Amino acid sequence: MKERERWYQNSFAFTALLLWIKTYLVYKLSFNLPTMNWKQELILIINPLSSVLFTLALIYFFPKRFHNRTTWIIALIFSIVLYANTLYYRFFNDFITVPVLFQTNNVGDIGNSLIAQTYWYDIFFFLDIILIFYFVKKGFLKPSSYTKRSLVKLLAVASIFLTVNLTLAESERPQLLTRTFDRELLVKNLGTYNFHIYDLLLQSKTTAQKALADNVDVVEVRNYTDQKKVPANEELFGIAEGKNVILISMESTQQFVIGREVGGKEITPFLNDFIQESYYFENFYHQTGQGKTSDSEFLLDNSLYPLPRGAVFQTHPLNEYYATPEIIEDHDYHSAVFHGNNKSFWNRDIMYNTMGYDEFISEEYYSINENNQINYGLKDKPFFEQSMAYLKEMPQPFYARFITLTNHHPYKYHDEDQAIPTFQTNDPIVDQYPVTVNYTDQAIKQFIDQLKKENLYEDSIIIIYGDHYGISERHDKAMAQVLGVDEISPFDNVQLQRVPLIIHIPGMDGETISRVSGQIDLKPTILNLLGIEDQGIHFGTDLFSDEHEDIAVFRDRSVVTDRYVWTSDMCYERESGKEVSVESCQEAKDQLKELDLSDSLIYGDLLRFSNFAIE
Ligand code: GP9
Ligand code: MN
Repeated sequence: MKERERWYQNSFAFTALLLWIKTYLVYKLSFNLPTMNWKQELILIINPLSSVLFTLALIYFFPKRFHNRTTWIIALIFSIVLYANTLYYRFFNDFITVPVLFQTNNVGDIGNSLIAQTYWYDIFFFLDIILIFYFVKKGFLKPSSYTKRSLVKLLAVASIFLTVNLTLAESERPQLLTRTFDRELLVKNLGTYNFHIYDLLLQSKTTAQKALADNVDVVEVRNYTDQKKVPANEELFGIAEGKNVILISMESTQQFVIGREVGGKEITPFLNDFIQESYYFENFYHQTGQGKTSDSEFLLDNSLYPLPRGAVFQTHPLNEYYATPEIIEDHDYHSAVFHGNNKSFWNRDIMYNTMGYDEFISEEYYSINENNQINYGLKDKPFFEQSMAYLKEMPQPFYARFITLTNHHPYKYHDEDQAIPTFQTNDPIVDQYPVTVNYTDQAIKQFIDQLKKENLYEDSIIIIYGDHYGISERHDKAMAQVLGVDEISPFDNVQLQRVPLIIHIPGMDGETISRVSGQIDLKPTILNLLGIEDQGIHFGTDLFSDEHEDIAVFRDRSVVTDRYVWTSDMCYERESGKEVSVESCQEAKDQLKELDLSDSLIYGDLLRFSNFAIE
């Protein structure tokens, strides 16, 4: 009589189970993927299953006599992927992506470092492979006897697991796939295997768009940006030549907090004073999309628009650019970014390399503990304090960019850091916001004092700006209360996209400038202050030029000009906020062409055809 087959004797089921357990163990033991609640833990537990089942199902494309062998080979491939990631993670604290595999210039170094990360006990990574091989040989494991029907059922189960996984992930991390912010988050939510598939898809799309582009395409963009070029301000051109440039990106800081009080206390007392001795731009708009902070960084250093979907830092990190750090390197500048968060967040480590930064002082350079971190990482005060040690030692002149972090959604703070009252709207996000903005204001004050002490202040131009909005439209009701209006109209929403911009130039009194401008204008402005003419293709115009174009084009396709605001298919007069006929906004709408030109430049990687490109 035929012996009844037990499920664990089926090589398909046995392998799937072992791979599932192993992947979860590797998550726990090899990677640092902390979970905050049961939902996140559940996502971690179930996420390997769907990819394991779908991949193993491939064996049914082979004749039955090959089933055991293909099962084993698939298990081996999974194990190699896991192990390769473990090795890479041990060294880089990050996961492998396709661009990483093609970074040929430092492959030798990486190879050696990876070999140094191997241990004898790594053999356990392949224990299941050995077991499966042995059990098959001994006849204990049999090729699975699944019929087409049972296979369909199995795939249905795998699909259910995938759907549950994605739904849970979406509720934990809205827009996970479109924003693609952090690899750690992607792996946590999708699992290593799905993450690699996702990464591959992203890569093939990018490669296809690039392959179709040719050098004629760049001419159109160049003609456009050439005719936009404006002469620099004669008095200010080269005024900061050879001086240090210190940039401070204020996390989620909107312009409406400037000069505003809560409970009789200024929200930004330091900035309010600093503005008096600086150039202050009160109609300066952020132009970021889904890439948030990273988009603002992209705008700043390239004067190109970020992309309509995803973060350009993640999707096009290996393009040819002509970023400020690359340009000023020829003028003996040393460039660095300081940020108290994980270096792979927003793919910064890779992108900074592409843009030519000499140094990235990230999380691992700082001492971070339970007490000095909140929200996304190190608190701003210890961040600036600890940064000073590195800044002091940096070769001068430097181009040093600081990215603050404490004023990040959900605006949590430690009690001892609260110096001003909250707003009183009963919307906790809005209510807490001024307190964390105020904390950053204090941190910047301390930093500026420190710069003076270290004799760096007089030799530096200091540029402080907000990276993007902090309070989203979801909080319009509470915001209406804060601003003392009945409701927030689409026009108000556009105006809320203003972020502060302060440029301090030693020896200059400064003034408040009301012209319309955006983050895209920063690069030509900075390069003109440094007296550098070779600026490559850029969409912005110098903020100090008499012919500066009063335009801000948003990624959501709203446009602000000196006279009008175009948003949500409506046209408003900018000064009065009154709605006017749609025709009035024709000129504003024409500016949208810029977005498409800039996008084509990035999708086609067109700067590789331009003679600006640096090898
Ligand atoms: C993360 C920080 C915040 O490192 O820059 O990113 P955000 O969510 O604002 O884009
Ligand atoms: Mn940000």
